Amino acid sequence: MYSQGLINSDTQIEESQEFLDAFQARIDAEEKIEPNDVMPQAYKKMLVRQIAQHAHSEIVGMLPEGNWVTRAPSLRRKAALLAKVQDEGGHGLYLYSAAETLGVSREELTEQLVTGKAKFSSIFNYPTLSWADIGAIGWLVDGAAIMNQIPLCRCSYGPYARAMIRVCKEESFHQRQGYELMMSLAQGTEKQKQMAQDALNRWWWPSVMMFGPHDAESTHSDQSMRWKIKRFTNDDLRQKFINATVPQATFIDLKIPDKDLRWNDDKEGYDHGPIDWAEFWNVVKGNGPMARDRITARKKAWDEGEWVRDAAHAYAEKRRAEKIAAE
Ligand code: FAQ
Repeated sequence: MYSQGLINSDTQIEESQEFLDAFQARIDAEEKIEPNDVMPQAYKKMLVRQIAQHAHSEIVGMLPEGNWVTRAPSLRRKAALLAKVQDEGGHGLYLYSAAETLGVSREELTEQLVTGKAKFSSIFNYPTLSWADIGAIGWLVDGAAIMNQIPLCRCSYGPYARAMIRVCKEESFHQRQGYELMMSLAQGTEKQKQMAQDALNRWWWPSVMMFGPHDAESTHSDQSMRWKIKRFTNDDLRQKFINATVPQATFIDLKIPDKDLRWNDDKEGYDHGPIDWAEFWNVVKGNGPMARDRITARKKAWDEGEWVRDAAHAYAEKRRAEKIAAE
């Protein structure tokens, strides 16, 4: 919807210091950058990279939970899970639309995903082994996503910032349904409580890693923050997430699997144990436990949907020809 009538998305201009300073001044004044504005190529590239990875994550993120729709234990749980998974699909589509405003098509981006060239969030490389994992994903993964995405509502690029407003409202519902599911299990039978604890044990560290590498290892944070795409560093958001989530675990009598976790009065936050960065980078490089399955599933869906895309294009073409003939 955004891509029609863009005048400047491919405009190449000489990026003099004066031009770059004037662009930075707009950012510093908290002006929104819109699709028709001339922007530095590096700003555009940074946005396409992040928005594309984000879109892919939402779409691939439908798979681990979609896996449990047919096995939800009640109609109420099934309806909530179906709605959640559909929401994630919607988020992917808003984000592909936002990327389109920067001159890159959904087809191009999907090709990069299904050929394994594109990244998606590390978290969706892990398997969902029990029903409790659905609670853990809503509580922890959507909880982490909200922490990361609320500041993106103030991102300097208008279409991305606006897409995030609705996304965050929906993620907030997802987080609550996940936490409520975990609470039910934690207050259920001993076996149900064990399932909840086991899911927390497996999803805690991958959720903590979702925020990306330590600030010292983060390639893009400095520039991204200067351009007000990101508003907080990876470590700052990770700390906020841990501070918010630990009391929630205590409230439902589950134990965070980190023996070094303790409150630190000086920083008014929790200290935590070491993060397994070797595991994180291995997953980011495409070697996660479910990496191949995720790409295979997306490729199958893309290939099997080809006739639908062809039919939609043919119909649009027919309508366009009819309209021209009637003029
Ligand atoms: N996984 O320099 P930085 C969701 C890569 S949506 C994989 O710190 P940046 C909703 C990074 O791309 C979840 N790769 O990068 C949902 C870069 O590689 P590159 C997704 C990662 O961009 C819930 C390199 O490491 N959310 O959960 C990860 O400044 C439930 C260096 O890193 C978003 O995408 C990672 N975790 O900061 C759906 C939010 N972390 O590109 C279904 C928007 C880093 O140079 C069910 N994105 N890398 O090859 C962001 O906020 C940022 O892109 C960060 C990374 C914070 C993810």
